[in-house]
Amino acid sequence: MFQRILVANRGEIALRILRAATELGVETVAVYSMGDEGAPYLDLADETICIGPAASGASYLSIPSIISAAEVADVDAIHPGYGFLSENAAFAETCRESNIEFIGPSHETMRLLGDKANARKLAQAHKVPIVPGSDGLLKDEKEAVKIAEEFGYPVLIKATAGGGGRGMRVAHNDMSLVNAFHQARAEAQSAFGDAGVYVEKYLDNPRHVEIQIIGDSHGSVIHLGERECSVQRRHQKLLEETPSPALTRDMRKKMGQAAIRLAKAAKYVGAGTVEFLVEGKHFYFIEVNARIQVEHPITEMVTSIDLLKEQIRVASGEKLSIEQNRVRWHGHSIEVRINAEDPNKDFAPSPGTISRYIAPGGPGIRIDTHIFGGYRVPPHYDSLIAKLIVHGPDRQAAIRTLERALDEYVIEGIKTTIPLLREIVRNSYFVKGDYNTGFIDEFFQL
Ligand code: MV4
Repeated sequence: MFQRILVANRGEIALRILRAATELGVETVAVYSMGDEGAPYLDLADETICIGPAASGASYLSIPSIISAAEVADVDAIHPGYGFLSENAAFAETCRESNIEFIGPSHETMRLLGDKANARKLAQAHKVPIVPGSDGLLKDEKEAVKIAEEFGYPVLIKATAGGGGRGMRVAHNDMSLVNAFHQARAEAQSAFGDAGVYVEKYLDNPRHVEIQIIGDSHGSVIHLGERECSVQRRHQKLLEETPSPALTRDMRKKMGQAAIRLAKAAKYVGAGTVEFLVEGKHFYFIEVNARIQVEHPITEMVTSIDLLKEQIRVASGEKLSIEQNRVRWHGHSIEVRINAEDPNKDFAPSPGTISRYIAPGGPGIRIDTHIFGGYRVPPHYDSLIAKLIVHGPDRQAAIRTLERALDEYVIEGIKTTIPLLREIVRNSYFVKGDYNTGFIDEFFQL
């Protein structure tokens, strides 16, 4: 096991990593920007180091600043959390060159899977179902048109370096496809420095279901079931739950096995998520997220496996602490994301001082947050300020606990997404489990 690790992140996930490391008996170094100076979660670290100004480009995203801090603090490993440098293969490679373990997959695995057209090819080669589309990158618009005519319109052009909904364009006919192809290439070039694009048949309002996997350096990979992530607005997830109301036992088993095949083919070490689109009884691989995700707690709640501890263990070379055939799932868990945003102002960030804070409690409730009454939400970062996670014996019980917890939650001084979340959990289609990625657009005038 490592003696000392550096947490290259901020906010609730930095706190989550500090707690896991401390329970493992690992010393911790927290880095912070000037925007987070004095934040109380930093007191939980054994050492803290300022890595630069509030703007993330010069602090949490600065490879030289973080590597310097890691060298000064003499750590064995760096945990990148999510966002920031967590999926940056160049950062993982720099860690290796500096003799610091990166807590995540190898830079080679990150590059292989980070290229989406490549990940599709790998999936296909290992009998993981993919959305009908091109074999790898498109050479020109003629190839796009030829493929689109094979399986019919509408189609979606995607940037191979994109993901999470960035760099996509729908086309309904040959003419719009030629435009979409050129626009997508130009956009991808300027956004990602990589003009590569591929094409898929466009699925109309699929469900978004992902499988949690974790692999060790001894060749074992297990899956920990799915998370249903279809409740989202403009690619920002608002609520996640497990199990998914949409999966049968047969689909769950097949998706889990498919995710493991893909992870093994990529020599995956660490925690990761294999994303699928689901339509009826069909599922299609879309991409891999090579990091711990915001919504990991719901998987922890139903499996009783601490994903952060497991991540640190496998990065240090230890074996996974559990085998696939011993994984059990209990009850139902739901997470809602509480953002410092104003739903009445198109979800504009709402930073400022929290004047009053009363958190819900009681059976079945977990809150992952770094905030409290008197905390000032800085304007420089993502607006996620807390995750409310509930667990119950079944879906209906979990929903009741979530309603109750959201009603108890008081956060004053800033605007939050709590009022919207209260409406979502009472929506009759949500309560029935009858929803897909079109749910928010259909029922909420946002
Ligand atoms: C799609 C799709 C429909 N058809 N691919 C958006 C995020 C990125 N990870 C993939 N995305 C989609 N890919 C095909 N072939 C619809 C989406 C999509 C979506 C996916 C997951 C969660 C929310 C979404 C919202 C809109 C569109």
